[in-house]
Amino acid sequence: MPTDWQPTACILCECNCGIVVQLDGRTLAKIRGDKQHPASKGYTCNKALRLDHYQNNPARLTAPMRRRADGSYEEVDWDTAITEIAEGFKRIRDTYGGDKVFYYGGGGQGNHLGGAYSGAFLKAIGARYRSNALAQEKTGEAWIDAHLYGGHTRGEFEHAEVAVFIGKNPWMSQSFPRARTVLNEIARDPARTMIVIDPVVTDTAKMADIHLRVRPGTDAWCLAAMAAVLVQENLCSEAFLADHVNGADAVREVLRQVPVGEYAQRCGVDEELIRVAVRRIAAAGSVAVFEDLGVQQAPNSTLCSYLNKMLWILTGNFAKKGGQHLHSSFAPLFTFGGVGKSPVTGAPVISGLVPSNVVPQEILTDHPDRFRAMIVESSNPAHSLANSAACREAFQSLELMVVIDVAMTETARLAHYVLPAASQFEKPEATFFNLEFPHNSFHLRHPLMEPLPGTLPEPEIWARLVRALGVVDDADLAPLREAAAQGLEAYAQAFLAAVGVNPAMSRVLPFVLYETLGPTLPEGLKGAAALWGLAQKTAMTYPEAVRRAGHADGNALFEAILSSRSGVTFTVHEYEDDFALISHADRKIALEIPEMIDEIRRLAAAPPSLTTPEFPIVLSAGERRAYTANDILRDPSWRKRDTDGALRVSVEDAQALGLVDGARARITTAAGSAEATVEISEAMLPGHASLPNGFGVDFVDEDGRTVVPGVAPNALTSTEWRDPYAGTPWHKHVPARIEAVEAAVAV
Ligand SMILES: Nc1nc2c(c(=O)[nH]1)N[C@H]1C(S)=C(S)[C@@H](COP(=O)(O)OP(=O)(O)OC[C@H]3O[C@@H](n4cnc5c(=O)[nH]c(N)nc54)[C@H](O)[C@@H]3O)O[C@H]1N2
Ligand SMILES: Nc1nc2c(c(=O)[nH]1)N[C@H]1C(S)=C(S)[C@@H](COP(=O)(O)OP(=O)(O)OC[C@H]3O[C@@H](n4cnc5c(=O)[nH]c(N)nc54)[C@H](O)[C@@H]3O)O[C@H]1N2
Ligand code: SF4
Ligand SMILES: [Mo]
Repeated sequence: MPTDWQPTACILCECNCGIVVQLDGRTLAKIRGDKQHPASKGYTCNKALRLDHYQNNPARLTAPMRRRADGSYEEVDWDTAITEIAEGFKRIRDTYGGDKVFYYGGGGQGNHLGGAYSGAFLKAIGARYRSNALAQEKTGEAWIDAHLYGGHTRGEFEHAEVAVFIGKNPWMSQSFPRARTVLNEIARDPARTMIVIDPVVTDTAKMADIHLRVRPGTDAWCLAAMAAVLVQENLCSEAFLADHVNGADAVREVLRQVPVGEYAQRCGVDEELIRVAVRRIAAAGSVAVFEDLGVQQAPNSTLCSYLNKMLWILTGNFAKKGGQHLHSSFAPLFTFGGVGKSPVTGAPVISGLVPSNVVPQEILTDHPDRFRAMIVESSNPAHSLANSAACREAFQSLELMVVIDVAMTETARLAHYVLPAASQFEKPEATFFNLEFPHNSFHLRHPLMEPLPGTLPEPEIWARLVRALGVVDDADLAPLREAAAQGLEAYAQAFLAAVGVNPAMSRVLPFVLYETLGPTLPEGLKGAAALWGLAQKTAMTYPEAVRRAGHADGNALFEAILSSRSGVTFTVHEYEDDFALISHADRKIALEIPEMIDEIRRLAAAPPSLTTPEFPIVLSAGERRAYTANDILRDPSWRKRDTDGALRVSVEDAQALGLVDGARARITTAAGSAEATVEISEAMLPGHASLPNGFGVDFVDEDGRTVVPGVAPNALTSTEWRDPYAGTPWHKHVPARIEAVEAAVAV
C-alpha cells in the first residue's frame, strides 16, 4: 500500500524544487510537484520523476569499507572505522600539522547539512584548506562581486522586462525557481524580451527574442562591445551612477575606447544586433542577468563576469522589481573576505576555496606544505575535476583519504576508508542554495524513511569523529543538555554562557548543538540542530526582513523551520534594502577594478583563437542536457534519451570530417582521448562540438557487467587550462581533434 503524499525536495539541481512523494516500502513510487513549496510552487522538470534511481541505486554502500594492502576493500564495523580514521588524522596532525588535511565537497546539489557539521571535526584537527565545486565555476564571479558590493546577486526573472542569459541554458539547467514556466511567460509576452548569448542554438536560445550567437570563447569582446555601446550611445542611468556607484568614470573611459564594430566582428555577431540588444536593455523598466558556465568555464571568465555586471549596473537595474539583487542567505555559501593563497602553488584562495584545478599539484609534489590527507564529502572529484588521471594519481599518493558518499564512486575507490551515508531521503536535509530576493526561502526536509541499514547520516558521522578526538569533556555538555530540555529560551542563554567561557567548545559549535539540542528535537530531526545556530545568525543579520517574513526572532524562525514540511520564507525584503546589503561602508557599488580595466584594454591585442592546427575544434566538455544531473545518478537506466551522451557536432564539421550520425568518433585533446557516438546538430557552429556532463561514471548492471555509458569529460581536460585570476577551468573551451572511427567490418 503506498503511503500518503509526503513533502520533500528534488535533489538533482540547485533549485531543490519541493515535491511530494508516495512511498511503496522504500520505493519513491509516485512523485509530483509540491504546491506548498514557497519557491517552486508545484513546479518540477522532467528529472524529478526519476528520483527513485537515486534512492534505490544498486550501487549504494551499506557498510564502512577499508582498503586492504592489495587494493581491494573489506567491510568493517562503524566503531573500527571511526577509531582508525580519527587516529589516522591525529597522526597526520601530530607529524605534519593539521593544515595538511584537505577537505573537499560538503554538499552536492541539495544536501548541505552534512557539510555544516564538518567544520567541528576539521577545526578540532586543525585543518585550514578546503574546496568544492564552486571553485570550478563561481569563484571568478565571487572575486568580482567582492570588489563591487561584497555579496552575491541574482536576477529576479519572474518580473524582469528583459532577461539576459550569458552562457546559460536555463531550459535545461534551470537554476532559478520555476525556470521553464518563467521562460515561457517571457517568451509569450510581447512586452518582455529574452536575450541569449550562446554559440549554440539551445532550447533557451530558440525562445529568445535576440540571440547573440558568439563564437565560442569570444564573450569578452561581445560583452565589452555591449558595455561600450551603453557608454558611447549615452544610454547609462546617470542618476543611478551619481547616487549609488563609485568609480564609474574610470570604467566609462576605457569603454569609450572600445571599437564596437571590430569587437562585434571578433565575436562573430552582427554589430547592429549588438546595438539593438543594448538599446533594448537600456530602455527596459527592469533587467535581470544570469551568467553561467558558458562564460565561467571559458577564456576570460573573470573579465566576462565583470563586463556582465556592467549591463545592469550602468543601467541602474538594481534595487527595483525585476532587476538584479543582493539577497539574504541562511548559511553563506561564499565568504567575501580577502584572497589567500594555496600552500604549494600559491593559487588564489577565493571565498575560502582552493581552486579545483590546482588540487593535484597541491598533493603531487615534495613541497613540505603539500596536502597529506584528504576528506571528501558528497562529491566525486576524481571524476568532476579537470584531468581525472592527475587527480587519481594525486589521491592515490595521499597518506590518508576518507570519502563519505552513498555510493562506491570513482573517488571512493581511491580512498583508504569509505563511509556510507544515509541517502537524502533517509535523514533531515536542506539546501543552502537560498538565493532569492525579495522573498527568500529555506526548506528543512524531514526523513521519509529510516537510514538504509549500515548507513549513517553525516551529522552522526561527524559527531562520532569529534567524540573520538576527545576534544570536549562530556561534563561540559551536561548543563546545555539540561537547558535544552527546558526550551529554546533557556537553551539560548546557557549556550551563550557556555561557549563564551569554553574555547574548546566554541571551536566545535555544530557538534555541541548536535549533542545537546539535537536529542530534544522531534523524532528523526536530530541532524537539524545546527540550524538553530544559523537561524539565530540569520535573525540577527536581517532582523526586519525576518520579522516581515513572520518570525519574531531566531527561536521563532527555528521553530517554523522545524514544523513546516514544505519550507518557509525566512526573509521578506523591500527593494530599497538592496542598498543596505552592499557591504561597503558607504553602501555604494565600487565599479572600478584596476586589474579588470587593464584586461579590457588588453582585449585589443589578445590572440584571436586558442585552437591549433593539431587541435582545431573547440570542445565544450560538460553540457547540461535533459538527462544529465552531475554525478548524482549512477544507474544509467534513469535516462529516457541520449543514453550514450552524444558528441554534438555541426553539419559542416561532420561533412568535413566524414562523421556519420549515430556512428562513433574519436576525440583527442592535449590531456587524453575518448570515443563517443556522434549526433550531427544544426544547433552547433562550425568548429564547435559538445559533450554532456555526468557521463562516464561506471555501474554494475543486473547481469553483473560493468557499464560506462558516454565519455567522462575530464578524461579530456587539463588542469593548466584555467583562468589566471580565479583558477577556474575552461571546460567549455577545450581545443580538440575529432576523427571518424571506422566501423569494424564483419568478416
Ligand atoms: N539537466 C541538468 N541541469 C543542471 C545540472 C546538470 O547536471 N544537469 N547541473 C547543475 C549545475 S551544477 C550547474 S553549475 C548548472 C550549469 O548550468 P549551465 O551553465 O546553463 O550549463 P551548461 O550546459 O554547462 O553551459 C551553459 C551554456 O554554455 C554554452 N557555451 C559553451 N561555450 C560557450 C561560450 O564560449 N560562450 C557562451 N556565451 N556560451 C557558451 C553552452 O552552449 C550551454 O548552452 O546547471 C545545473 N543544472
Ligand atoms: N568537464 C567538466 N567538469 C565539470 C563540469 C563541467 O561542466 N565540465 N561541471 C562542474 C560543476 S559546475 C560541478 S557543480 C561539479 C559537480 O561535481 P561534484 O562536486 O563531484 O558533485 P556531484 O557530481 O553532484 O557529486 C555528488 C556526489 O555526492 C554523492 N551523494 C549523493 N547524495 C549524497 C548524500 O546524501 N551524502 C553524501 N555524502 N554523498 C551523497 C553522489 O553519490 C556523488 O558521488 O562538476 C564540475 N565538473
Ligand atoms: S528543476 Fe532541478 S530541482 Fe527542480 S525538478 Fe528539475 S532537477 Fe529537480
Ligand atoms: Mo555546478
